[in-house]
Amino acid sequence: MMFAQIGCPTKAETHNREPDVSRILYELCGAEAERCFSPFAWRARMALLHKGLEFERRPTPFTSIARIAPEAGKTVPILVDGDRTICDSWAIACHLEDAYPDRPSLFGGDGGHAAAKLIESWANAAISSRIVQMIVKDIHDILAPEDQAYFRASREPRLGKTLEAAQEGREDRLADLATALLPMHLMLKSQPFIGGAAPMHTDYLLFGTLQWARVASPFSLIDPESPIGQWFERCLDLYDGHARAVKAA
Ligand SMILES: N[C@@H](CCC(=O)N[C@@H](CS)C(=O)NCC(=O)O)C(=O)O
Repeated sequence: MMFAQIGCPTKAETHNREPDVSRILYELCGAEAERCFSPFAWRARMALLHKGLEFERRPTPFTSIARIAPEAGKTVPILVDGDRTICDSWAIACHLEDAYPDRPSLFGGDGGHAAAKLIESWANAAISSRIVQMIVKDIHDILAPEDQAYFRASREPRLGKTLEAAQEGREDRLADLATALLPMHLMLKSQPFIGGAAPMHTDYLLFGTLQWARVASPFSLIDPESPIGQWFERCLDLYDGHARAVKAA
């Protein structure tokens, strides 16, 4: 089995439990442990699958993240790989590439690594920033009550408005999202993946962002018949349909 998944850690568990496998990926979950939706955790999970590495998943609610490994960081994903604890999805991908050079490459060399940084910046600054305003109340609604209170209190000041107000009128913003995705749409005329004939970490960067929306929100952002919709379906099929197996909202 490629990965194992167990329930959200309690305080005692995060401190005392011995790992069952040498790699543990801490992810963000909603009220249901299966509903792991963090775009960054999806990037890390796809990178582990790409490398063909076994790992155990630990779905973690927002209000338990600080207990995972406070010395490493306060966000998920966090990967524990043997004696290394790595916080940050980009750092995790870089670690996997360096630590497992004989496994399929995530970046395809220095040039690919450098270009992937552009894709990460684009996915975060141009795509995630738009999508969050379209799904933020839906994210709130899939969280457990304690997390809901934390999420509202931390996100509304950042947004400068209520979660409800942020999401209002989202249908009118779909054309703007499509414009931001245009570089991807044009690229797909000549190749099936950002990585070329096969996916690479560049694909997982945008995939994580769109999988975040798929798992957290019933609002349809992309036409499944469009070139980007078809690419997304191809990504859902990877690794025996691993990402597709996670329930859509
Ligand atoms: N740059 C980080 C960002 C990670 C991040 O922001 N994760 C969010 C979940 S999507 C988080 O853990 N937030 C904790 C919080 O808001 O308290 C990465 O790429 O891993």
